Amino acid sequence: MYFLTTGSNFLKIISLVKQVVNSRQISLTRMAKSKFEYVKEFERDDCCLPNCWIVVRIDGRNFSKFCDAHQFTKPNDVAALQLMNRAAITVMEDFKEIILGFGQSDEYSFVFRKDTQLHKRRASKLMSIVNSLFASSYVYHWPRFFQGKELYYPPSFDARVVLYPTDKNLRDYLAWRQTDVHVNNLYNTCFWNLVLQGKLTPSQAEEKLRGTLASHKNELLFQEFGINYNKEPPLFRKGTTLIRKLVPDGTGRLKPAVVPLVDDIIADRFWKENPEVIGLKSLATYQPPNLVNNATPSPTANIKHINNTPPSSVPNVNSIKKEAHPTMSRESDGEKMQCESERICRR
Ligand SMILES: Nc1nc2c(ncn2[C@@H]2O[C@H](COP(=O)(O)OP(=O)(O)OP(=O)(O)O)[C@@H](O)[C@H]2O)c(=O)[nH]1
Ligand SMILES: [Mg+2]
Repeated sequence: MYFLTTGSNFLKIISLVKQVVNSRQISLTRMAKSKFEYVKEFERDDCCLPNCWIVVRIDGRNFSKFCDAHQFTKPNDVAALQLMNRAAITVMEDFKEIILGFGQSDEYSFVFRKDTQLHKRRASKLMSIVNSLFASSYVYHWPRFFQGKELYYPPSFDARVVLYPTDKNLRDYLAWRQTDVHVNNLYNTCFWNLVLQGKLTPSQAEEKLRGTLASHKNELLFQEFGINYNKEPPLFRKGTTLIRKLVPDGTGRLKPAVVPLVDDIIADRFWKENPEVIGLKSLATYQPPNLVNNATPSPTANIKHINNTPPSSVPNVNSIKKEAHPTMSRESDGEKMQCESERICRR
């Protein structure tokens, strides 16, 4: 009995000593850093769920005003779109874990590998580094795309992180963004033709287009302005998709590069042709389109390369991609969705 009591006292003493040591250690640590160190405890964990695609989307803040202030061509300013693409390529060249970028108007989506461990998948880290690099690149590259045009004030972008747990969710997300291009561009092409060529006031043009379907707008463009909407530059109708491919580096070797494509990413074809993107496989070699089969000149032939000063390894896919594949099925998907999600968006 005496031994047991002594034993339990002994254990108590041990645990007391442990507590003292622990508390002294804590206070010593605090002293070693600062008494303010505890405020770190207020920081919350914002790690993205494992095994989900991480999409960071940036969007120009109040770009209606920014575009007006810099007199961007309406509804599409080629230099402005190219500058967006250039900034996005800079982001992807830096962050190799981004497998795909998709851009249109004043927005860009970046898809990180679903297994990325970059910055421990912390949402705020990923979002802020992508956003700040995009914004600084936009300003950095401005002079090359707008030679002689002053940048009157610094642009800014909002950003968000969205997680997609399945490949289908990710593809649907990208299809949603590309449908947005179709819908907005058709509307904006009609609107600005009615205003600039048809001499309607903005509210008259808006009234004329209210509630109309895609087919009606196509007809309007053709009847009133002789415009075949499907012949409008694909860049305006489909946005830009950036993926990684192996391209010749000029010395007979292949090297990885971010390749800008103007293609339909709604239908299956794109994903069948580029299975390594979602499959997270080794990079595939870029396949130049068969130019021999080109029957018609590209509507984008007069548009300069997406990247004003491209590395020699990046092919000029912006103007040739349309002919690389049959276009019939590409239009139908976008058009179909366009009718379903008809909405009004005026530039
Ligand atoms: N003229 C012209 N305007 C463009 C072009 N690309 C984008 N824009 C403008 O950018 C706007 C983008 O739409 P939103 O992002 O919804 O509008 P926002 O003014 O940026 O507003 P917030 O994003 O909510 O801050 C369009 O409505 C156009 O006004 C372009 O090539 N030419
Ligand atoms: Mg915006």
